[in-house]
Amino acid sequence: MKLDHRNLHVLAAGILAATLAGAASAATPSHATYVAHLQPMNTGVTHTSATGAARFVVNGDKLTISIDVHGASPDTVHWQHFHGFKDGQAATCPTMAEDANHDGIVDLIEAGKTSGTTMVPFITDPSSMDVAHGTYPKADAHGTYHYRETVSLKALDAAFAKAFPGQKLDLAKRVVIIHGVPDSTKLPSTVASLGPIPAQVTLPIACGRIERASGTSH
Ligand SMILES: [Cu+2]
Repeated sequence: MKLDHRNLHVLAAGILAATLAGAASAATPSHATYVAHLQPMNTGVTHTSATGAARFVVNGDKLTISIDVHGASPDTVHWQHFHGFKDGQAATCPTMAEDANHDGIVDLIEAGKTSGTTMVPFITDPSSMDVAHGTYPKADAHGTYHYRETVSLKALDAAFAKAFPGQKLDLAKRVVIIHGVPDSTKLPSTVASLGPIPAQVTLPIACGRIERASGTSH
């Protein structure tokens, strides 16, 4: 191909578009499934192993979020969110390496180093983005709960963009964290929390990185 003036312009525009697409956060596809496999955290405190899965199914404007957890502290309300970075960096689940003060516990603040900040709460109405006052699920006497809500993607996108300007949901760059041990759980004073919220409420008990389920488009 002879690279005349016209071709060069097309080529340059193509490279620019590709570069921008790589840097910007992507809009959620209209049909996609994402899964986070939840692995237990802080089992030395919980004396249980919280496991399970979080699923995100996008169907047009509908996003159905299902979170199924077993082995969580029984009869306890469990805060749950996706966490991530405001600058588009991909979040990962914390390990014991994040226990900066060596108290044997990875608290919410320490977890933030790899998982970022609290973003979308999985409450009755996620689009309210009301992390502190939303209604979270409560585990039964066996430590099991099932959460399922369907939201308008448009509404959630708008609420998210308001809370985190310039960022999109970017599910594949987020982690799901399940929190919470009973109020009566004794924690060392070194365990940090968010503002006035008791550390028992925010203590991470499970985490999973959200991944796009391969090859599925339903
Ligand atoms: Cu959280």
